[in-house]
Amino acid sequence: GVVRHLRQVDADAAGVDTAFRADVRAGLSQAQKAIPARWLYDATGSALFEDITALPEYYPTRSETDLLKRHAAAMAAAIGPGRAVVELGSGSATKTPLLLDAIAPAAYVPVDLSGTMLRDSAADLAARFPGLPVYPVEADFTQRVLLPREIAALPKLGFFPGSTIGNMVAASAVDLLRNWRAALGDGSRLLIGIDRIKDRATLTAAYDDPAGVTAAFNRNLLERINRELEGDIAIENFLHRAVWNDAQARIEMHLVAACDMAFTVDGQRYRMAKGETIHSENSHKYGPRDASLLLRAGGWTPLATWDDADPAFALILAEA
Ligand code: AVJ
Repeated sequence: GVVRHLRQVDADAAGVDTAFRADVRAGLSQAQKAIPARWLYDATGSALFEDITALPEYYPTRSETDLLKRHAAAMAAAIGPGRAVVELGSGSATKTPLLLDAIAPAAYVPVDLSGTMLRDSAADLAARFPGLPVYPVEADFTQRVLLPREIAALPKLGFFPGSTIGNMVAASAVDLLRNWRAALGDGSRLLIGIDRIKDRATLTAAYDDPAGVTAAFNRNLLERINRELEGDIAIENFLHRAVWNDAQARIEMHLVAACDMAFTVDGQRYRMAKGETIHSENSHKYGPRDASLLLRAGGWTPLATWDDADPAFALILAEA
């Protein structure tokens, strides 16, 4: 059952995350406007992301689910039973049962910034795995997270699916891996989803679907800014753009100003010229050696890779 919901976010009197307010103010004040991707996931954004995972063009969720289904037994053999599973950015946690079914875990600790998603998915998981203690932690997993004291003595498995590590630039990704290496401790394991570099057409289609779901997901960031930070952004004047940046091996999502404009957010006035963008997400892709280097730089030694899916996607098991 759900033992205890730990909340480690800082909200102001209006219920607005103080880090969101600070990130938007700083991000809109830069020459190249940019807002960290984690703020895409309010209730509407989380629901739109779930819709994205069902799109024919968005292969990562299907590929990863497929790998978990096909190789669960091998993964379980390499991970071993009795671990506390700590999932970073658990979201709706739809893939988690495939892992938990296979490995006989001692506890489950989903970590997510979205409190409502976390509450719902933790309740679902607890109902599905009677006897498994569940400790939801509402927190930003890129910051220092306090784990429940009850799992302190248990061996840990970090579970970081979805290729969410791709949202971070290399320096931040390495910091995150090192911090979680320290938090999970000696003898821990990490099962991480990595999206591979592949042809440009497959990549751009996955992030710019013809049904416009990804466009709605991107533009919802502006809705959230208007609602939570008293913004007056004319959202209809922004276009969704997804581009493959080959030099940096990443898909970038931008919100493109379709005309010259000005708007106010959180009492601050901003101007944008036609064609200027707000950079709203990076999704880095990694070749096999890139992923291995990233993990090693973060203090993790790769043990096994399951990556026989097409379009290419990998689940990598590493040890602390
Ligand atoms: C949830 C971060 C893995 O980068 O592929 C999907 C988010 N953005 N479509 C990704 C996303 C646009 C997704 N992650």
